Amino acid sequence: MNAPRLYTYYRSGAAHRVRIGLALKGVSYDSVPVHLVRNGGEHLLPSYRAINPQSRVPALQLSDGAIMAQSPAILEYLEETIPAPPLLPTDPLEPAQVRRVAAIIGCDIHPLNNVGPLNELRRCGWSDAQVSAWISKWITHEPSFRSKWLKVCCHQQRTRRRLVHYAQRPTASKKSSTEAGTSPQQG
Ligand SMILES: N[C@@H](CCC(=O)N[C@@H](CS)C(=O)NCC(=O)O)C(=O)O
Repeated sequence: MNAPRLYTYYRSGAAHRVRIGLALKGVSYDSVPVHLVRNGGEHLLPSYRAINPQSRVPALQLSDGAIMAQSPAILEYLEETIPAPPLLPTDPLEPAQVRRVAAIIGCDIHPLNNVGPLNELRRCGWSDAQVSAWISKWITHEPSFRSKWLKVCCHQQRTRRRLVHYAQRPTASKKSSTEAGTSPQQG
């Protein structure tokens, strides 16, 4: 049986979440790199659109050929099909807190700093400095919240909250030194 295939990009936070999830669950897979900058963005090529019509990474192709996308959906699938070790805590309140932090990053922060929207700002005439300031603003705009959930994350073992937060960190640090148009900035 073929190993699952993960369509991924090394600087993609969303793909990073899935890479961590697969590693925690002990799933071996083949990586298929999809460069979000090279050639005008390989995710926009028809060959990749055939895999994920939304033109985003990650996408996971299972051994039977089924394709799934959206990192939360993929993580849910992994959790349901490979329950151990769990990504979510067992206490009844804690999973909601994990999903809360995951949603803040995945729904509120990441979309504002994604490749497509940032390129759109550039097309509208924004300078590199303006784009960098925009990126920093949304990643750092709630320092009190950040320090609080960082503390909580330190006490969690292998939860999705920790996983999503961890996946966002390289993006946050790299984005502040982004060079417009040439750098592979994405969430
Ligand atoms: N909500 C999606 C986000 C996927 C996503 O937007 N991935 C980024 C890379 S981190 C991407 O492919 N961006 C391409 C674009 O914005 O055109 C998920 O969690 O999988």
